[in-house]
Amino acid sequence: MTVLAPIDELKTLVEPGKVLTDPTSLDTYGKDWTKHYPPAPTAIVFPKTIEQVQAIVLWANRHRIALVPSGGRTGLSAAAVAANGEVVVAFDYMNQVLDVNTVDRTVVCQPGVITEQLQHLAEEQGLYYPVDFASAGSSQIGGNIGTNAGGIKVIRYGMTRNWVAGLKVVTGKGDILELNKDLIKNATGYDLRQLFIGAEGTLGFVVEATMRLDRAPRNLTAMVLGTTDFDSIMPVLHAFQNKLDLTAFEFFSDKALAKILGRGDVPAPFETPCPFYVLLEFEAVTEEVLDDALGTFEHCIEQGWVLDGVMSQSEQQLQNLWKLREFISETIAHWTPYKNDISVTVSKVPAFLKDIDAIVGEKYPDFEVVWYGHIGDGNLHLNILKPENLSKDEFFAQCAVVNKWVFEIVQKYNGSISAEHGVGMTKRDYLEYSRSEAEIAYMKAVKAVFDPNGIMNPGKIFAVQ
Ligand code: S2G
Ligand code: ZN
Repeated sequence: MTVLAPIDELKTLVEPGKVLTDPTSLDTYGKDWTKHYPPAPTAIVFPKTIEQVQAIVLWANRHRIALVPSGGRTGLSAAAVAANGEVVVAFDYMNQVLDVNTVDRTVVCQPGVITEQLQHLAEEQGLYYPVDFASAGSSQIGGNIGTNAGGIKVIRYGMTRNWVAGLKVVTGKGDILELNKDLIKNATGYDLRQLFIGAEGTLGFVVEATMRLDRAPRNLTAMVLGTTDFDSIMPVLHAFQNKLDLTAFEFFSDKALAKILGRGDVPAPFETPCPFYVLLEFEAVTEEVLDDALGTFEHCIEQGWVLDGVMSQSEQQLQNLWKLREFISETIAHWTPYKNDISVTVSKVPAFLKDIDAIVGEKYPDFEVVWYGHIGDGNLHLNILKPENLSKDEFFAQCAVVNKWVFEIVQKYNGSISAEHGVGMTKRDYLEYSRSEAEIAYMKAVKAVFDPNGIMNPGKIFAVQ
């Protein structure tokens, strides 16, 4: 009997033409949106069924070949980067919506369904998939689950974790598990579904997900307010939260706004130059809610927290205000930013911001720092832009030096070194700033149960398994 070379054996497990090894495919599918690690996979394989995924995992265990899951490749922590000869398992051909149940308000998705596709499907049903972020047009549901994606509506709707009713997974051992069976109530032991949400593909593959939907929001209305300084941002949040049920509360700095206006395709919110801006959103369901919003705006002006502001009067104006916030990430990508995605509890944000801003100003005196993020849920995106005169490696090396100080402050405030982008490879060396030694040992023990041969996305989350 001829023994096939592993890659030739792999080709027998999927349909013809679904194993690629050409340089362009290896480069395209071997990376995500991070630019820290050059992609170097051995091959890209495209399964079409759960059984094919299971066969690939069993094959990988037999040959001790590492597998890296690949969805929309919009990740920001290199969790989907294959930098060491792994085989990338891409879900582009498992991209179908399998069922819509308007009674249960659920949609059964294959992992390759694009996030925006699910959002639009929900809208067609008069419902709403409430997890939204800048990359929703290309990210995939499987990857959103792997990272427990957050985004701009977390203050009201929570993270992806809150919207997963059930999962089918193929574990790193090759077992197919059906987790939670889409039940709202199910008190029958450990909820293994939760382990796979945020596991970054280190325990197995998500091969089917039942996503929950919410009622559609009514008459969403946004305000962009210019604040006098950092310290005014949280009092503005609390003033509005006392009066309104916010669906979003974002912030960005004047530097972020300058980059957006530099594009030339987004109008300024108003003329008054301000150091910081908040974008808040709510459902203007009654005149009373609108009056409360305007009254609170006046109150914030009187308190000296706000210098100017604007409220959307139409869907187009709502979209234009959101562009000011949602376009930041793609716009500053031009400057190869070094990204930190950090969070603390909301009550600690003012003191935390002050400490971080002091250290950043001291350590990065000549770097251009862009602040933005989901400050309403305590999540800040600190992006340092690469100066023209520094190479990427030199720049990242200098920024990594300061990470120690930034993460010591995160640790001091009991915060997270990665609020929503995951650990992947970019943050794995800093895990202990947010997780105890005991926790890390337990996580590794869980990994060993689901992936005893360590073939699932090795080197992600943990530097050493
Ligand atoms: C955001 C998108 C990724 C980034 O805009 O909220 O999570 O940090 C980010 O650029
Ligand atoms: Zn974000």
